[in-house]
Amino acid sequence: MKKKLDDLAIFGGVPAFREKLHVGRPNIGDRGRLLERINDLLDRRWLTNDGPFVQELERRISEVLAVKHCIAMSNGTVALEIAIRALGLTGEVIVPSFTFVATAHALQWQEITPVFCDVEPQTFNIDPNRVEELVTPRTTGITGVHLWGRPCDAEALTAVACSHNLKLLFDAAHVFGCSYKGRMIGNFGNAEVFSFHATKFLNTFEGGAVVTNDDELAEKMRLMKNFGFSGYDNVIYIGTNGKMSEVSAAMGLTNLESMDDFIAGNYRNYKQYQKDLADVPGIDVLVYDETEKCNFQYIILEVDEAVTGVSRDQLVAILMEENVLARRYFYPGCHRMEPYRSYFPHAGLLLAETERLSKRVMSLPTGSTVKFEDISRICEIIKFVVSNSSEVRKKLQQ
Ligand code: T4K
Repeated sequence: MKKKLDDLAIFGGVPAFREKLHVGRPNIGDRGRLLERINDLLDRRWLTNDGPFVQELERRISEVLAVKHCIAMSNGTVALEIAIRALGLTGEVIVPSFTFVATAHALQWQEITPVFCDVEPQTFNIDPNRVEELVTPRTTGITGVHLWGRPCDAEALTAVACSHNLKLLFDAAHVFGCSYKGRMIGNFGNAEVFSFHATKFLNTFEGGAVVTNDDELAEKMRLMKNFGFSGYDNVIYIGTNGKMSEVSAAMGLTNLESMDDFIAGNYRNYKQYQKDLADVPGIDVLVYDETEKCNFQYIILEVDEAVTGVSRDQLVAILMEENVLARRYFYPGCHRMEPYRSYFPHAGLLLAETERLSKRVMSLPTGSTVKFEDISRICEIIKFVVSNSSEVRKKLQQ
């Protein structure tokens, strides 16, 4: 425990953790089961191209989410690109700026203009009222992002999409296993896209999937992810290589079997952070709706500098020195990254909430590698820093 200022690493003290504590440590299920599956696929000598593990993973995901089609892909970004193309999006698509840059890049990559929309202060998700204001004759769709496991207002977005005849796609990278109004995410809009990247709740090393209840769309995406092949030598569509490999699917199947354990561990950590930080003025832990299914994969803090006396950036810098590698997700917002910053230099004027939140929020380590004592120690540091904010601030400004 840090008792005096000199104990803090920024003042020359010993870092609180000898080993670095990362955000985004992968959830890994039963190692034995995974290795068995890897042996199976090696024995079969079937490594990719719609193999048996990929087919099984698609079936299992469809069951878990109660959705008609799951098309597994090589990663979430390619899955977004394929969904966007299969939906026929062109011109402009309305999208939040407060997200990982892949959400915007998947559009721009196909020369579709991402029109950045502000988020709601309560949910940090795209604001349906603001979406309505951004619709132009060139708009063909909306991409909502269920940020950090908290669903968008899918009903309001569906209403806006219907009234303007727009396609509605969800970037569901953070919400595998979560529900909205009792229905599993995966069933909203025209399609929803998951990422199964190593850092995600369900990981396949790298991977992703599009899920949909639309038969025709599903068929199109199946062709697109495999160069447009329909049987041997017969290409009937433009396509790319978006296929998931068998080893990724083996990881996915294994991790799916441990989903309940991952959730239980994440939930314990979430409750612990909430308890330990409850009385720290100016620090709010992002709250999840416990009446819905939730994966509790992210611990997000909002730092109110006017109250804490230290900024989010200063807190992240202090924690880094203590070997707690907290992250500024999602800073500075897509509109402040290239090429968007050059294309739309004044976009921030319409993105007041995004500008505000992207300077205040940060992500802390959680998952199965983070122990109860680690959380207590991280929270102790935060408390200590907030209660000694003026000295800490002075030191950081030297
Ligand atoms: N939409 C949204 C809303 C997304 O958040 C993402 C991805 C996508 C779309 C695109 O899906 P993918 O195409 O990625 O499937 C990371 C991830 O690379 C990215 O997948 C993720 N979002 C984003 C939020 O985070 P970086 O650049 O911050 O990654 P990096 O290398 O700094 O690692 C993040 C943390 O995870 C570090 O603390 C280290 C730790 N880590 C990472 C890996 C890969 C591990 O402990 N083990 C690992 O194997 O983007």
